[in-house]
Amino acid sequence: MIPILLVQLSTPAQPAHAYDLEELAALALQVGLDPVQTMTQHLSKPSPFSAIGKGKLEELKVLCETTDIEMVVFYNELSPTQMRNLEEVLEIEVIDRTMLILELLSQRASSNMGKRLVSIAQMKYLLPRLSSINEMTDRQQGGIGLKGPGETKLELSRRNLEQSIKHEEKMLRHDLKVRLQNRKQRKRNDLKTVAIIGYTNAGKSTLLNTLSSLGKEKDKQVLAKDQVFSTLDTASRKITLPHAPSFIVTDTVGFVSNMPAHLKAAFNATFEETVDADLILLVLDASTPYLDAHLKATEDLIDQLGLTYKPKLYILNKMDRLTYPEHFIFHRFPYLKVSLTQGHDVKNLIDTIVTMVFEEDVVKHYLIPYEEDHHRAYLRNYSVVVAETHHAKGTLIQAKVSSKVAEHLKAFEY
Ligand SMILES: Nc1nc2c(ncn2[C@@H]2O[C@H](COP(=O)(O)OP(=O)(O)OP(=O)(O)O)[C@@H](O)[C@H]2O)c(=O)[nH]1
Ligand SMILES: [Mg+2]
Repeated sequence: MIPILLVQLSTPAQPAHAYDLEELAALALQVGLDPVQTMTQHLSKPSPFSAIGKGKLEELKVLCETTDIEMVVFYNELSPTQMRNLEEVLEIEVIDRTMLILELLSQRASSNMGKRLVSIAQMKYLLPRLSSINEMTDRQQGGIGLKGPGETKLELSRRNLEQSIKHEEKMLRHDLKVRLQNRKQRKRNDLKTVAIIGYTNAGKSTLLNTLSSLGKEKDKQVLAKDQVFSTLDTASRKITLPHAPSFIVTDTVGFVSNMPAHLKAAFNATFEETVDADLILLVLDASTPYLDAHLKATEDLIDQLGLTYKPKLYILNKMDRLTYPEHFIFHRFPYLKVSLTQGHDVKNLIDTIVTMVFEEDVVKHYLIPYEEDHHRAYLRNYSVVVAETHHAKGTLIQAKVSSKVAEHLKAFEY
């Protein structure tokens, strides 16, 4: 592990929170960096030369010279000039949180879409920094590696880079369009959809897996792991539970507070699938000391996506980690306390989800002629059939249906 120092600059425009550096430390550990020391400075605004002030820079230089620190990681995003100046003074590699997140994401991305998202964000980050990176690679060959394949990037001229960004964005739009078509297809099927949204590592994928394991697509599990950004792509599963119509559940990309701007745009594109969900499940890790910050980040995203007025269920997960779960107070409604991995209150959770998804459904009666029996199969698939009796003219069916199904079968209402 490479010993590093974390630095945060607190300004009135971007005030520091205690958890900022803790979260940065957790991110750093995941790419093999070992945060051994931290430093925070309060300033009215960042210095254009080196972000931190002159005195602090001197202090930092002494630290770098007298300890075995090999790299400095800034919480705040650095301009190309600041980064260059800092490296010149400190004579070691300096990176910022955005670079760290990009590095982590590029290690994690496995699906085509995930890779594309990360590569667009990386190229956009690189573009304004091309000239300084050229200079830096001239000065310090090699480095620790986070600056990546410097040589290959060097070969890319600004124009090439711009063209690649355009190309990748076009491909991304294409990917998203294909998804949109799939989504429309599902809508045409009149299946209800549920979207899972939440801070990274909250347990979103675990929830999708829990639901899938009860349905027919048992074996189609997604990756759920104790690390940030496990999921870099949305995944949808059709869930078929006993005594309820099937519905689609979509797992989404996790996010962190203060997402770097380039990443935010790319990530938000992946949430497009959630826009017409019938229900949003907000998963939160109830055991984190930073629950308030996670809740805020989650709700901010909900607002940005225009999902403020959608039906929502807050799922307070990881209750098993609390010493007194019964004392846990939460001020949003409706909510449920669960432990997905322990299976605590999962049955109740599933019942609540089903009730909420289908709550607006109404009971209707249909007379389906025998020669149009496929409508009977349709009803069985997309609604809850309460009763069925056979008559001379056809099957008389009583079913609890959604407004979409009701619209579809209007002609057969009895
Ligand atoms: N103790 C405990 N751990 C849980 C619980 N639910 C999930 N976890 C663990 O939390 C970790 C993260 O779970 P994921 O489902 O991958 O979280 P995610 O929200 O999909 O994370 P990203 O995809 O990275 O955004 C995994 O190691 C899970 O096993 C729970 O109820 N209790
Ligand atoms: Mg996940």
